Amino acid sequence: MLNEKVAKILNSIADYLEMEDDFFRVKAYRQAAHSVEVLTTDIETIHQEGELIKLPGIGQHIAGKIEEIIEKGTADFYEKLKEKYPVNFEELRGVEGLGPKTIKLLYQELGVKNLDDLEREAKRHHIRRLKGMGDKKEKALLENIEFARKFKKRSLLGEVLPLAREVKKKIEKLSLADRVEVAGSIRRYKETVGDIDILVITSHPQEVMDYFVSLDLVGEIIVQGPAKSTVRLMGGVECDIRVFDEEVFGAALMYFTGSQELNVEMRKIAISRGMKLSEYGLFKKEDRLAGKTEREIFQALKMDYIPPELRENRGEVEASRRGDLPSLIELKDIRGDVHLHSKWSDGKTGLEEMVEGARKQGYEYLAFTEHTGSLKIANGLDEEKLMQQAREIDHLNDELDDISILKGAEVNIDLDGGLDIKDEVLQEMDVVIAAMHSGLNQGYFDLTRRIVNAMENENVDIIAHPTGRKLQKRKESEVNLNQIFEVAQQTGTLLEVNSNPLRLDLRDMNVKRALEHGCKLVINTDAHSPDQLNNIHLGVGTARRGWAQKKDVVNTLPLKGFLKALKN
Ligand code: DGT
Ligand code: CA
Ligand code: CA
Repeated sequence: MLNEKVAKILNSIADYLEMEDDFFRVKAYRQAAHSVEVLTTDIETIHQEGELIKLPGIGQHIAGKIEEIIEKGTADFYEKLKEKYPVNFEELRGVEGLGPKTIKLLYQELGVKNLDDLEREAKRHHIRRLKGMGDKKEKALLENIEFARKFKKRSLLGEVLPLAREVKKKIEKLSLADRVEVAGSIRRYKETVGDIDILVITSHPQEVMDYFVSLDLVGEIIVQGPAKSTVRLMGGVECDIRVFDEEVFGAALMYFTGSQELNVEMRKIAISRGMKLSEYGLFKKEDRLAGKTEREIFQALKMDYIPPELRENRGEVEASRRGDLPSLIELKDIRGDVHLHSKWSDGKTGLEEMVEGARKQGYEYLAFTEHTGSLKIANGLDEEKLMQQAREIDHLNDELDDISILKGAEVNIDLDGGLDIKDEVLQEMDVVIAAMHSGLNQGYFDLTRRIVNAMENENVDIIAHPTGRKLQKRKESEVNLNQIFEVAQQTGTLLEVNSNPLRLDLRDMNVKRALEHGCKLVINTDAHSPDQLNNIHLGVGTARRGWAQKKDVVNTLPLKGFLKALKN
């Protein structure tokens, strides 16, 4: 957890330095933050062994800052920067289109420190007058503020899940609890999370609670009691912990996993059978019929077990009663990740490191799909560079016998639906992904036509992050999804479930709709560094929430079958 805190502060320092135009140091701090982020050991241990400066990108200077953070919880340099720019960075960065430079401009020219200030100045039309802004940008900012505000109170699953698992692990390590489970929206893999819910079986509730509230990652205690405590964790998210007896744990787990909508339905079903369901069990009169496990409760209600990801009262209750629930795809079914970036475009490492990362996941194959030509900010490759990379991949493949590297590209769909790489070159690739990265504010018909055009190109295998949304930042592009799903099905174009914590696109309900149209899916991470390959569970969770089965997802196939499932 300390690792995360250190990385966060280093990244914040980089943000401030970006405001100062000190790009040399920005780069140094970003690199250092990344080195810490990807560590698999505790940074405190590395520090104690005097090995901080051996980490890539960490010299004497930054090592000194890390030391300060480990010892004092912060660094003077960081505190001074915060004083110089007393803006709520986190809040403002949550608004799409606001980077450090614009935040600085807004602060210095208009005194904007937070969302409220920003909104006020935009409404007074003060922002359009600033250098490089204009009325279009001002209008877009206003829309984005509204969006950022609406979602401010919820956190991304991808950020909160590791925290929840950390708390669980710590309590398990204490060895006073017989069982610890994360329940609530996290267990359902909902894309954003209001708070963390943890359930514990223990015969030492007092000690467990004392320990819980004293954890390093706890920022503030809100309530502490022997049956329930609530704290605010360091990052700001709240965490509830509740203690139950073994005899009722299944009932409690079911109740606190929710969703509330499902709970209501379940209770009705119990009542219709002359029973009563609560977090303490399933009762007939005073007798507890079931409660120890979720399974025995479902069974007693003549229902099939409903996996947590489906518990949203979206048809799963009926399906469960009919014995008609899908057998959902599982993490272990994934055999390859075919949307990856390396240093060739805007990734963080070379090819080998990514291959090693894929090997650690136990994959049979992976594909490099770098950004192409027109995406200058992402260091897009042209035809020549792509072919050069393809040759390097050939060399690497010659050396490997346990995993196969596929050649690919993530080409841009231009404003008319054309691609920015010639067909002759695309034909040489194993996996061609097409995606929209610009012109996302075009209208409904134009956006739809662009995607349809791309799918009609016989070289395009996959549409990446089809709706272009970024959670809490940019809403889904308004496109005709029914038409897109139809054309995807007809042309055999795969639709991606992108596992990036900010995207999860297609989202759950759109996965379900796509499957109803007979589309096939591919679940990728879009990783820009080896550690991001770990995000795959977020994509799988999203696909499960969309009722996806193994047969719906082509990268569950062995390499040969996977290649056959592509267009050419
Ligand atoms: P969140 O935290 O907003 O992301 O969503 P949840 O689902 O984790 O909701 P939370 O933390 O308020 O409560 C956890 C579960 O407890 C919820 O999924 C269902 C159950 N629950 C909480 N309050 C109620 C209630 O008033 N009625 C019913 N039926 N269930 C409730
Ligand atoms: Ca919750
Ligand atoms: Ca809660």
